[in-house]
Order: sequence, then C-alpha cells, then structure tokens
Amino acid sequence: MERALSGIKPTGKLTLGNYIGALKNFKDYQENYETFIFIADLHALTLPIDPIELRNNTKDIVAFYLASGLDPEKTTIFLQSDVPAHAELNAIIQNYLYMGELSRMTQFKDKSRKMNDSAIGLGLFAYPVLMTADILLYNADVVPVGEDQTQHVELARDFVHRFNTRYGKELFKMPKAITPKVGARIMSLSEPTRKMSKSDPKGDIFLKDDMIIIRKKIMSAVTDLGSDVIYDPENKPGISNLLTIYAALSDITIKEAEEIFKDCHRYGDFKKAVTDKVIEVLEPFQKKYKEILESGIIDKVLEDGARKASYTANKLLTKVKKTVGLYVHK
Ligand code: AQP
Repeated sequence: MERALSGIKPTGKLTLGNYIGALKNFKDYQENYETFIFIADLHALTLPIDPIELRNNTKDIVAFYLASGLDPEKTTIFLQSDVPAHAELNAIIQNYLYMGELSRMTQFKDKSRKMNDSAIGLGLFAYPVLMTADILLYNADVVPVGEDQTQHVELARDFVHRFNTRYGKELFKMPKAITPKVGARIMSLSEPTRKMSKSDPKGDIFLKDDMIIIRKKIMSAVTDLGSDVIYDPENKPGISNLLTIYAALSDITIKEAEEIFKDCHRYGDFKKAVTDKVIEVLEPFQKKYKEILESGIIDKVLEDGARKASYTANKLLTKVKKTVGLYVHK
C-alpha cells in the first residue's frame, strides 16, 4: 500500500484555508493509503510564539484531526517533537541542501520580508530542510498539501534525486505533492489577493469562530465590480474566492458552482448561500471537536502515534546513517 504523509503546524488558530486545503481531505487518504498525519510543532517555533498558545494550538489540531474523521486505528497521528528521528535526519540532510535553493523559497521570502534581518531565525530559513526530513522518514509516496507547500515538496524531490544519485541506491522514495482540485489556495476575505493564513491573520475565518461571527465575516467579505457570480480570479478575486469556498465545501467543481449561481445577480444573495454552506459544514464539525476535547483521548492518541511513527522513522534513519558512513553499532 502506498503511503501518504501530511501535517499542520500549530502556529495559530486553524483557518478555513487549512480546512479546505488540507484537513478536509485527510480522511479520504486514510482509506486508500497508509497514512501518517502529524502536528508540525517544531516548525511552529520558526516564528516567535507564546508557549501556552503553542500547547493549546497543538491540542486543538489533534482534536480537529479526529473531528475531521481521522481514525487513530487507521492513521498514525503524532507530534513531530515526539519522534527525535525528525531532528536527527534534519541534521544529516541539511548538508545536502544548499543556501541558494533555500533562499529561493517563496514562503521564506514572504515571511522574512516583513522582518528585520537580525530577527530572522535560522529555523525559518531552514524550514524546508526539516520538512524534507518529515516527508522522507516515512517513505511517503504522496504528500497532500495546499498550493503554498508544493515548492517545499519540489525541494524534497531535488534532494532525493541528489542523495540517491550520490550514494548509488534508491534509499529515499520520490515523494509527490498532491493538491486539492478545488481550494488549494483559499484567499483572505478582506484582501482576496492574499492567502488566508493563520500566523498572519487578515480576513480569516477561523474553524473555532462562532457562527454569528462567520456570518458577519462572509457577508462583509470584499467583492468586486459587477453583479455576476463567475470565476475570474484576476478580475474578480473576491467572488472567485467565495465561489471556490462554496464549491470545495460542496464537493463540486467550480463550473458546477457557477452553474448553480448563473441566475443570481445579487452578491448579497450569493454571500448568504456561501455563509449557509460554511455553517452547514462547520457547525457539526465544531460540535465533534468539542466532544473530542471533553473526552480526554488526546494524550492516548499521541502516545500510540509516537510509538508507531518512531518505529517506522527509526528504521529509515538507521539506513541513512549506514549509507552516509555513520557508525551504527549493534
Ligand atoms: N489559504 C490556504 N488555502 C489552502 N490551503 C492552505 N493551507 C494553508 N493555508 C491555506 C494548507 O494547510 C496546510 C497546513 O499549513 P501549515 O500549518 O503547514 O502552514 P502554512 O502552509 O504556512 O499555512 P498557514 O495557515 O499560512 O500557516 P502559517 O501562517 O503559520 O504559515 C498545508 O497543507 C497548507 O498548504
């Protein structure tokens, strides 16, 4: 069976972008792949974060994973920091990735642009190195991600080619990014040319938002000139984004969503339909999330996940150590 691996970093409150681009799709993978889904908590340290907030975000993500239908019997759910092999493989492979290629990563450029040079941590720069380790430790065939992460998976692919060629064996599997057909990049509601993002929230819908707030946010989302509901991201970024949200949450194509609204010539009516759809999905989802938090099963899920993930990761790490010449004693 092929393997799928993905994760979310606990840098803030999860957004509808995280749900549509990642979370919502994970449970489908667990039916067809051996799935490893983790919480990228080491990655969350790449930008300053309050320790209590980080812990709470982490617990939230586990509860959201379970609420979205991930079954710990089928999917290995674990914390990155519970499996030291991530940090160890990171230490090895950082020597095979180059400063030039890391400095071309769009996410690094975006995040560091707003910062003073002296405040940019090495971890932010080296983020894709750790992500490469995350992916390769589990021999992942596919990596389900939103569009913003595909460049990092490309880098992991470059690394695999480089390393396997250098040592003359297919030690690492070549991973492939898979993005959702609809909703790989959900935009901010207030600035629809900018990605909806949890660590720099602006025009975000949070998965924990009250339904009244969600209604208000969508009804006041920025729209565009005209009154037709058509998909045209360049000229109608606001409407296109709302249409994408509607289509993704309805599991239909953008074309099908356009067809539904072809006779709707009032943005207000369209926004109401989008709001109803978001609430239809998020209301029961929030209910499940709360039940899971109250059930107290989080720690047990993480303990079991850490054990299973470590077993798989350590096997691969040992092979890597031997390959590069580190002495592995019996
Ligand atoms: N706006 C988005 N639309 C679609 N997918 C998205 N993802 C994130 N934002 C959107 C996908 O969610 C998964 C988890 O993301 P992450 O935690 O690894 O960090 P990220 O990609 O950098 O997402 P954020 O929300 O923007 O986090 P911060 O602000 O901390 O950097 C990924 O699969 C991502 O593609």
